[in-house]
Amino acid sequence: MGMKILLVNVPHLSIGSRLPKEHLPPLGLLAIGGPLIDVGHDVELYDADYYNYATQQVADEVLKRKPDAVMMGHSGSTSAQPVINEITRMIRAKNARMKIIIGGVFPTFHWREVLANNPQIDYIVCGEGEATVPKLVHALEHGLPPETIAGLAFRTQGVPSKTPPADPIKNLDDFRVGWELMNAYNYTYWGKHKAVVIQFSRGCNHRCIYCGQNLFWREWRRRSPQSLADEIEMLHTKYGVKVFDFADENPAADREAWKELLEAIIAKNMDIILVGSIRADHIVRDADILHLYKKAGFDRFLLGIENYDEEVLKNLKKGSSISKDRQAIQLLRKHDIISMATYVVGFGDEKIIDFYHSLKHLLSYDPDQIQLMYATPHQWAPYFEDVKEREVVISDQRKWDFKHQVLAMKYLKPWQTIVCVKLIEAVLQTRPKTLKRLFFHQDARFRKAMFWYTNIGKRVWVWELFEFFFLAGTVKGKMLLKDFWA
Ligand code: B12
Repeated sequence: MGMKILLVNVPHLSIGSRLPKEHLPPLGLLAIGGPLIDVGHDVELYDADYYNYATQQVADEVLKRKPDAVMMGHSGSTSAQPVINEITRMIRAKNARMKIIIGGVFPTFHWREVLANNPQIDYIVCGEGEATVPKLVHALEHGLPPETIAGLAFRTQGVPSKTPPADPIKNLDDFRVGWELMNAYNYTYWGKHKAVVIQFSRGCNHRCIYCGQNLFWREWRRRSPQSLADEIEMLHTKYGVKVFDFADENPAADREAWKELLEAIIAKNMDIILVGSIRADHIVRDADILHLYKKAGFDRFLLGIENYDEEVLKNLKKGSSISKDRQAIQLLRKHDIISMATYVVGFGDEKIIDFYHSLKHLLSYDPDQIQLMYATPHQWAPYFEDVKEREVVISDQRKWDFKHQVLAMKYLKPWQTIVCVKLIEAVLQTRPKTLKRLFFHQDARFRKAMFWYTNIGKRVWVWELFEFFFLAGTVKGKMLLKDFWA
């Protein structure tokens, strides 16, 4: 018979959701939707982030649709959790029977507190959802005990408990993404091109101490290159998708498989745009095949530069080096691929002089685009231990999104930090070299993408200053990081 299931993408405050004025489909929800549809459930997607609906409106709409089970999760998981808590509370106040199931990265690690503080949430699916969620729904439908299902957290006699973790999915090609669920929305990106998020691989074999993603996926695994290329072709021809945003943490970990994927995509001869994140050392490693990257359709890579200081980079265990970062940007330039460097403030407990050095280094790296973020320690990542005695300056979890200063700096006040950050961004984005690339680059595709970023970047720049000086809520009094999450 099947159950009626509503997948809800909750509204999110972050710049990534609000400022581009276009939206990508929520791959995590579509990924659990496919397997649920395939075993016969009636599944719908309600994307409230797309319209930025108010929380009460979202709850009312869920109540109106009356699903047997509502399922929520968000890719900006940590900062979305308070919104999920609020909406589910509103739903429960009016409906005692609807099953409320959530999943994603933050609740996977914080299942105990989430369940303890949110009696309205029935189940948390911990880790990958595809294999676990159909088992849970089957158990609910047939009144079977969920205790035998791995990867679940729930309350037993009122006390949060958890079953052993589910094994990572061995063959990622075994599960289908429920692309048909996105039909109700016009997902676009990169300047109103039809767009999706896709995944070639999951996980990462590096152990950077600040990134919790490797702990979430546990092992690096990949799909078959041919099956992903076929799926890209299907999305291009059937759904008219032009832009494909790779969700991978480390897509090129296996050079041969990555090359095979690029070749399989090239063989299909599609007019598509690919964007993604990659390790700088893989760009350097692949110097001889970068023409394949471009030919397959890659227009932009995000490179995590993180810091300019070799000592700091060593402590972060990223396994990168300044020379490789610089070389990668130059190599991408040779192939007309936009480099977007992300740089993290707060890892080195900076003084003003360090911002000056950061600026100098970034100028010498010469990336096409720059994104500065703030060190944001997840409790589950090893970096947390290093900084747990530091003070927290933002108590609102909805702002733990890498774009707000959450940790106090030893030598600088928050306003001094943001002024330095904004100055660096302004210098890098308005220097003659960047403007020349923006207006006069020989490749029209490159110029268009530069315009798209610059436009969003301008809005982000103004918004972040305005928010900081006029809207931001900071912690009054002293709160240590270890107490914040406790
Ligand atoms: C694509 C992406 C985006 C896209 C979002 C597209 C979209 N509509 O989702 C854009 C560029 C808009 C974006 C924005 C942001 N992002 Co982002 N993004 C990613 C990225 C690269 C991939 C996410 C993804 O699709 N993963 C693949 C899917 C399949 O995984 P998943 O969502 O975790 O889902 C699986 C499980 O978690 C589980 N699951 C998830 N939800 C649910 C729900 C239920 C009910 C169940 C049962 C299971 C379940 O099952 C799924 C399948 O196994 C990741 C980095 C990465 N490589 O993971 C960062 C990442 C998710 N982003 C992050 C952040 C911080 C943001 C922003 C807050 C940044 C900002 N300040 O603006 C915003 C949030 C807004 C938003 N819309 O997400 C962080 C989140 C960290 C955290 N713990 O909160 C990540 C992990 C990056 C990082 N370096 O840490 N992002």
